[in-house]
Amino acid sequence: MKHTTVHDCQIIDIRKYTDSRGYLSVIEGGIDVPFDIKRIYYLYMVPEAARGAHAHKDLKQLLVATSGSVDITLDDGHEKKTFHLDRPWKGLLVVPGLWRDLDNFSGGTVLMCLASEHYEATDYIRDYEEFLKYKGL
Ligand code: T46
Repeated sequence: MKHTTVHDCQIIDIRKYTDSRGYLSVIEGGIDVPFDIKRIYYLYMVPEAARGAHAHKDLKQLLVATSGSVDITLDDGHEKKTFHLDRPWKGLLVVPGLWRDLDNFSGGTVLMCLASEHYEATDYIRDYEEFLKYKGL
């Protein structure tokens, strides 16, 4: 997954069902996202701080701000692209091999991640120089 770019990532509309009782959104692995979902984690009660600052070698993700808003900047070593998530029916599909920084969390944000793999510390690159080497740059 060394040759992925920020253009391989996109914001998708998550299925939603609406009636007089409100909204219900659904994400099914292999149907609404192009991978089986093996893990779900979420960030919340984030103070005024940035998170992220790493890349994944193999992990595919769908990031959803189920509440609040956040900016996610993806970087493929050549180009950076910032995505703003602020609706529970919008999800950012992130391919492996991209550096990411998360900031501008609004108060009360809950950022949920649907992930293609179980947790594996060796899947992370946490040093930017190492990331550039991984990308062959
Ligand atoms: C990502 C962004 C959006 C675990 O033990 N298991 C897990 O499944 C996860 C995700 C984390 N952890 C532990 C590892 C660290 O000791 O939780 C601690 C905080 O994780 P980290 O510093 O990686 O948190 P973020 O916010 O920088 O990144 C997380 C995810 O790790 C990452 O995959 O894309 O959220």
